[in-house]
Amino acid sequence: MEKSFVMVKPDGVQRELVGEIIGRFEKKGVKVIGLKLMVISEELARKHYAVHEGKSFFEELIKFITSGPVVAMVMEGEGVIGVIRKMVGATKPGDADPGTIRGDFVLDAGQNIIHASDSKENAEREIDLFFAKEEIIEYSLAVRPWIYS
Ligand code: DGI
Repeated sequence: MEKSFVMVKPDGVQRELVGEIIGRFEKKGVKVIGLKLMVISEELARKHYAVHEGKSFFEELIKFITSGPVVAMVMEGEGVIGVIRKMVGATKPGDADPGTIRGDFVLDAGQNIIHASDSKENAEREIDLFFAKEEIIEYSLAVRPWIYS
């Protein structure tokens, strides 16, 4: 089963959207197999967003993502990386469709309440960065036969 790293950013926590966001994924049938409230260190933030180093918004992004607690999660399911990215919506506020998380709750390019891995390679890298092996729980859900044929 595919795994993705998903994070409710500091603005999502402050706006009390954690339940709303997790609820959407639960209703879809995506399984949460890792979850913690944490404050990201500057070192971890720089590693996580290393691909953006040198860009005009990089320092602002590091300051923002370390500014308060986030909810870091590992989610599992069939094709979840692509499915979750679709549910999250586009980065540019004007491009995020209604019905997506960003389309419904975000008006800003930087404060966009949620992060989700965009590829298998990044999902593995991000899960390793944020979670120790023992923090990821493999378990089965009773509803599984009603989600997958
Ligand atoms: O995967 P995404 O979060 O949709 O987007 P990304 O990986 O291209 O960028 C990571 C984060 O960096 C994004 O969620 C918000 C921030 N960012 C990206 N482009 C811009 C930006 N922030 C500002 N202020 N302006 C940008 O153009």
